[in-house]
Amino acid sequence: MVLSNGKTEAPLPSSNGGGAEIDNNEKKPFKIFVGYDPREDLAYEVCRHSILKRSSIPVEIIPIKQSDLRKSGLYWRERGQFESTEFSFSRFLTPCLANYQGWAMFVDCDFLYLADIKELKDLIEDKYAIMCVQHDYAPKETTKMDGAVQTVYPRKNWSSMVLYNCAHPKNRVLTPDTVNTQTGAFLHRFQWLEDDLIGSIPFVWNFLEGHNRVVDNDPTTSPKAIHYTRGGPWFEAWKNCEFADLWLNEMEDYMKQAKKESAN
Ligand SMILES: [Mn+2]
Repeated sequence: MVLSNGKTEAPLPSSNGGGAEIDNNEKKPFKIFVGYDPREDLAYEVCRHSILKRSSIPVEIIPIKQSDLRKSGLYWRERGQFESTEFSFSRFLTPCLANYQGWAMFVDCDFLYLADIKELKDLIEDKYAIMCVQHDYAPKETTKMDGAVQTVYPRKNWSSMVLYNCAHPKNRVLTPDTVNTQTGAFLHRFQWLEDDLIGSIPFVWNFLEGHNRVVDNDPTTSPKAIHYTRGGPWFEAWKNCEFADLWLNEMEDYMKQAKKESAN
């Protein structure tokens, strides 16, 4: 699907993409894989809208849908009791889905972007295998969203937004086989990587609603991407959460544009 601003949305690539294609990162759109869960369709649409609207570079938004991945044979693991979303594990297919080429991003669907994705892409350093916000965080809640179990573990929330250096040799470990068989600890704590291969991104790019705070007169604490990690206004229980107004405004903006597009 080609959008009016030249940005594209493509279906998931097939598993046999290979690495023969010539990589030209300057011209190719930046691939952003967004975790998709049927219970949070609207969150996905609003997240996508918030990225596209503010981006000054070409981006390609690709939903990670478990049902599609199962059909294409890339995902086969049984759903475990600690998986609060359908993309708990499938997110780690990001380098594979990008054919192990260039940099690509994974992000949960419960994010709202307030800044240009170019600013984030400009932070990329090729010496790292991945880059993410390195939260030091233990949530107080024991349940999240619609009652799914909240689990506590080291590096909690690090995997919710990750820039992957898909061409980095260490990330070759992330084959479909690894993603389908490895433990949650191995994957979510990035245990296939030494610590110095994990780059750090300012927390404002994964600003945890209900945890991180804006400090008056300190622009370095102003969120560039809000993460409604406890559940956002698309759930009845969280319709009055912090920054709910920003998400609801964005939803209205998305609805208006969707209506305009369907009228054309
Ligand atoms: Mn999340």
